[in-house]
Order: sequence, then structure tokens, then C-alpha cells
Amino acid sequence: MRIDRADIIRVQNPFLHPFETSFTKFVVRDALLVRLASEGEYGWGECKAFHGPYYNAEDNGTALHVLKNLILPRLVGRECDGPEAFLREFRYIKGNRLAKAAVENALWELRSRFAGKTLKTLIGGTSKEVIAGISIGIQKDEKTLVEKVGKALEAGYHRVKIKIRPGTDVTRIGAVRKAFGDIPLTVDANSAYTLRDIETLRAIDDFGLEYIEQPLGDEDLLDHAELQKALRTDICLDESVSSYEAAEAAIRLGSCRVINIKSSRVGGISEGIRIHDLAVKNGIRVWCGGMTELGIGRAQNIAFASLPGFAKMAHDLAGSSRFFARDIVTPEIRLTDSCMMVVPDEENGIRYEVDTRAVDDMTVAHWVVRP
Ligand code: OSB
Ligand code: MG
Repeated sequence: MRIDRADIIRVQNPFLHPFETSFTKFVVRDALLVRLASEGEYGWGECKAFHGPYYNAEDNGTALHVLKNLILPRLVGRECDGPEAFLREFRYIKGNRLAKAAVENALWELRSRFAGKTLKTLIGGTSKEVIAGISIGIQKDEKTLVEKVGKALEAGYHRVKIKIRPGTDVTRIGAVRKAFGDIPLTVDANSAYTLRDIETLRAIDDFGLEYIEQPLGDEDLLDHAELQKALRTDICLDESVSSYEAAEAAIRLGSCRVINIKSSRVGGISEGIRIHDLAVKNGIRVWCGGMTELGIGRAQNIAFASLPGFAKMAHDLAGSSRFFARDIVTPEIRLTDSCMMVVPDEENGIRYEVDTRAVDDMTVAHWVVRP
């Protein structure tokens, strides 16, 4: 396909409730959208970077630079064979995978339009519906957290993940266990601990969690391997699995038994599929993570989560209204009554389309790259 033009659109959409993690508090979803024009069709991608480099080393500033100055000027006005060829050609740009994924995802949408097939079909997805779990941010106190967990259980979420940070972790997990007993519960530390916190981590180990997500630093594969030996609870890596190579290293070292795959974190859907396959081959459990995305990224995550290896676990995949009053795709992304997410395919005919009015209303800046 020939890429005729590219647009980068910066949008801001306020969160219904601020979402707090151990690394920052999100108040507005500030995101770069990429729209590629090719032979009369559009392909959209959403860059999952945030306002600062706190989740990983990228942020919206670095992503804008890489997209606007490095990637898109080389892509526009030329033939591109698709997502895999794009990632191969741009390997010479190191890292910056959230930025690359925005383009890679847009190329998947173009491929889908030209082929007349859904993303699920193109990637070999098998699930008709995928299991929804919820990620609950750090709350101001224990009581509020217990209330939020209660609401999530009432809504039917199949697994509850709570964000934790040093200091309030053990008492809060204890409060949730006391209030709700043996529910499917996990925690996500977003790399807030080190091996010096081993006593706390052992205490967390005693709660019988489904897994502990990213307890240690994003580059600490060796320490995670040591920790995994010391704990009964499975470690789930998120930030540390920044690439296929990192996944291989983590598996070989025994740094985890579970991987949260976010295709954006590793450069795109085609790279995410390779990690999915590698994990399945090695008996590593996998599920699909989220980045509080808007509808474009959310819809692509839903398709990605339909891969066979994801079938048994719950994902961070909620409807749009979990975070936002208004989203940028139609129809609205919603869960079923039994808290499952239906995956668009040729049979059900569901197709999420970008709501350009909503995009316009949320736009704060716009750049165009022409040949
Ligand atoms: O670590 O999984 C994470 C949100 C922002 C950045 C990192 C993470 C998260 C979440 C929310 O946990 C997942 C979601 O989008 O529902
Ligand atoms: Mg995480």
C-alpha cells in the first residue's frame, strides 16, 4: 500500500475519575493519534505514551519527535508492505516502541480495510468473547478502596487488580481480602519495590494472589528471577517485557510465570503476537494489558486479546465508560451483562469506527506530514 499522507492529532479527554498509580496520577488522557491515508482509505493508530516518562522511558514529547521528524517523513509518499515490513525497516530507530506501535497499528487497520477482513481474522484470533478484569487505581484510603472493589465485583468483573505502592500495600490488600474473601485478586506495583523490600513482598505473598504484577524495576530481570524463587505467588511482568528479546530473557531466567502483553509496549501487534506465541510454547500464562486507552487503542486491544493463548485469563479490558464520559469511536465499547468483551468479527458484523466529530472536539494540536 502507498502511504499518501499522515496526520498526527493530539487529543485530550478528561478521566471521569483520576486514575492513580505508584508512578503518577492521571487526570486527562493526553494522546497522540496517527492517521495514515492510503489510496482513499484511512488507518488509525493510537500512541499509548503518557505526559511523562514514568511508565517507561517514552512520553508524548519523545513520541511526537519520533513520529513527526523520524518515522512519518520516511513513510509518506512510498509503498509500505504492512506492519511487519514497517517494523523491520524501522529497526534502526532504537526503542521508542510506543511511538512505533501507533504507526504499526494504523497499518493493521489499512490492511484490514483493503482485505475486507477484521483484525481478529487477520491475526488468527479465535475467541468470540474475552474475559474482562478491572484495574483499580490507588485510592485515598482503605475504605474507598473496599468500596471500589465492591462495586467492581457487583459489576461482574472476573478479576480485580489493585494498584499498590510501598507503605499502604499490606494493610490495603488485607482489607480487601477481609471484606471479600477469596476473590480472584491481583496487585500491580508498577516497579515500585526493590529486593530490599523482601519482607513486605513475603507478606504480600501470603495473600494467595493470582499474581503480583511488576514488583521490581523495569530492568531488573535478574532480581525478578531471584524474587520468583522466593515467592509462591506467580510474578507477572509488564514493564520489563519491553521486547521479544526481553520476553525470551525473562522466560529463560525464570523471572516470571505470567506476562501482561501490551502490544503497544513492544512496538505493535505483530511483535505482540510473537511474544504471545513464545509464551504459550514455554507454558507462561499471558493476558492482555491496558494503558487507559481511548477507543482506537481499546478496539485494537480487544482484537489482539482474541488470540488463543489469552483465552483463559482476564484482561484489563473495560468499556469506554470505565474511564471516560465520551470516547472517540462508535458504537460505544461496552461489556456484556456477564462482563465479557465481544470481539468484532465477520459473523457478528461489529466494527468500531472513529468518531471524527469527537476527535475534533478533543483536538488540541494537529500536524500533517505530506510527501
Ligand atoms: O501497569 O497496567 C499498567 C494504566 C496505565 C499505565 C500502566 C498500567 C495501567 C493500568 C490500567 O493498570 C489498565 C487499563 O487500561 O485498564
Ligand atoms: Mg502493569
